[in-house]
Amino acid sequence: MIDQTKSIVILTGAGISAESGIDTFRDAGGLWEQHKVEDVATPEGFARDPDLVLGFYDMRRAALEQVEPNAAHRALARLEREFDGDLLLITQNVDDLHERGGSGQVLHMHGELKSALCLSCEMRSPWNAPMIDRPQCPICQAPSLRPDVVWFGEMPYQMERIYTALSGCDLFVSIGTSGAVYPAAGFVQEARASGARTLELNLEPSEGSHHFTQSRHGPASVLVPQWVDQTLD
Ligand code: BJW
Repeated sequence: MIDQTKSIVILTGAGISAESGIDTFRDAGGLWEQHKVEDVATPEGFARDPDLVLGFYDMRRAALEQVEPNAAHRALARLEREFDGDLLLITQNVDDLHERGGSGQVLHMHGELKSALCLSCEMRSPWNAPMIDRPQCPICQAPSLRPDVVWFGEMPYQMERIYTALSGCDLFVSIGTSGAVYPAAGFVQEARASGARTLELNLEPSEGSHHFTQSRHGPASVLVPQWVDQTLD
């Protein structure tokens, strides 16, 4: 496979971190069963009840200390090291497990738990502490920090770079995502329109499974290392 493959774009979602112990959003028992999405993942919810939202993200940021990357994160890091071509790893996840698994270049299109966005100066800063007590922005000192994550109705990060990569890739691989949230759910069609092969690796067929030229179903910790081995062979 790798002989003709010069450029790979990979999209990951919550399913790749599930076996590390991080809840997905839409599976049974997932985050959206425990919390109302419109309360904790929209700008309107934040304006209505900032304490609820800051507490929700403080809890998830603190939980990162209890989890470790799994074999799927590590396999993608190996691919980055050993693949002799262009690789763009895009994640919808706000956790840091790709980085801790060894990936050096990760595009977090929905932001990061360990980053703060200042509503006053609009700058982003590395952040690994609670926000509930309204700490000061490290840049402008205003007590106006919010989680640096992308909520519904907001523009995901680096879309221009993503669409450029999708239009030039020859393989698009989607891992552990339900295909329920746009624009990420539309990446497979963008890549296909440019002639790329497309592969889904997911526990079960996603909502957009029929758009992929190939699908493999099972746990990411098994499927991803297998696929990386085959790709680098
Ligand atoms: C396993 C596994 C294992 C489990 N192994 N697999 C109608 C049409 C089109 C768009 C819209 C529309 N109406 C509204 C919109 C826009 C809206 C949207 O998509 N809404 C949908 C509800 C329809 N989108 C937006 O508002 C976005 N912004 C936007 O569109 O801006 C305008 C724009 C225009 C043009 C170009 C570009 C932009 C913003 C979306 C922001 C999403 N934010 C969240 C929260 C982030 C912060 C946080 O983490 O709290 O992002 S919501 C949540 O969903 C989070 C995730 O990144 C995202 C996707 O979830 P994911 O990762 O797919 O998780 P799950 O739980 O859904 O699925 C897990 C999968 O893993 C499952 O399939 C399992 O089977 C599998 N799995 N264990 C392998 N071991």
